Amino acid sequence: MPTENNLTFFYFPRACSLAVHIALEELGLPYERRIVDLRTQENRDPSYLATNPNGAVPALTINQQTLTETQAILTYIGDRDTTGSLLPQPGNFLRYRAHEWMNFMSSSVHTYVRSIFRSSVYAGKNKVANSSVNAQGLINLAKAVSTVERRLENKTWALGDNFSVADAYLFVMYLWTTDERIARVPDRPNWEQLAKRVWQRPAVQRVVAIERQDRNYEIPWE
Ligand SMILES: N[C@@H](CCC(=O)N[C@@H](CS)C(=O)NCC(=O)O)C(=O)O
Repeated sequence: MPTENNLTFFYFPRACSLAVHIALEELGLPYERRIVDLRTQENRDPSYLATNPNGAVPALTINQQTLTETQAILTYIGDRDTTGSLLPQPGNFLRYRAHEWMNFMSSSVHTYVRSIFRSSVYAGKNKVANSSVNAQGLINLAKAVSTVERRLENKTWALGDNFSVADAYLFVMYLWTTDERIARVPDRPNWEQLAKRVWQRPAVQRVVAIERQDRNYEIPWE
């Protein structure tokens, strides 16, 4: 198997790609960053579509192959960490817990927030349908918050005692929940504490500083 050392990361600041950005920085292997500007729809540019036909970030090119989907990329990065610290190794039950978290972020929390930020993705151009999708998004997000709060009860990190790629994902989704476009969201003290712990990590502060050079965004407690 060739050594997979040639990593190119495609991202946009504070998009879901931030979870991957954090994981890459935590991993500590060299990688090249390429910003894909979602504001100018660079993600629809033929040159980017040739890399990722889905036209979304994140994407990670590993030598000649491109991997998409946050959960898959986080799994890949976690497995490159041979100490098993970023993602528990096969056979360790915590690995499945990590997937439980990551899939919940991707298939539930992300989609609920999307239905609030960009209801037209689901409702098309119809105004009434858009406001209905938005309202349902708030209800769904509130339900997801209670799931996250319950699962984080008495935990330092998502998997218990150690930071993992699941925490990077929870951090980004927490930031999204603080966005002013979300009219109402229940208090979420466990999630907030976890996000604050993630923020304390030097790799996270490095990544956010880099991303903010292209698009400034708030860290709510800063
Ligand atoms: N299921 C994908 C979703 C990726 C996604 O929706 N990325 C957003 C940024 S958070 C994006 O690139 N949106 C651009 C678009 O869809 O036009 C994942 O989890 O990676």
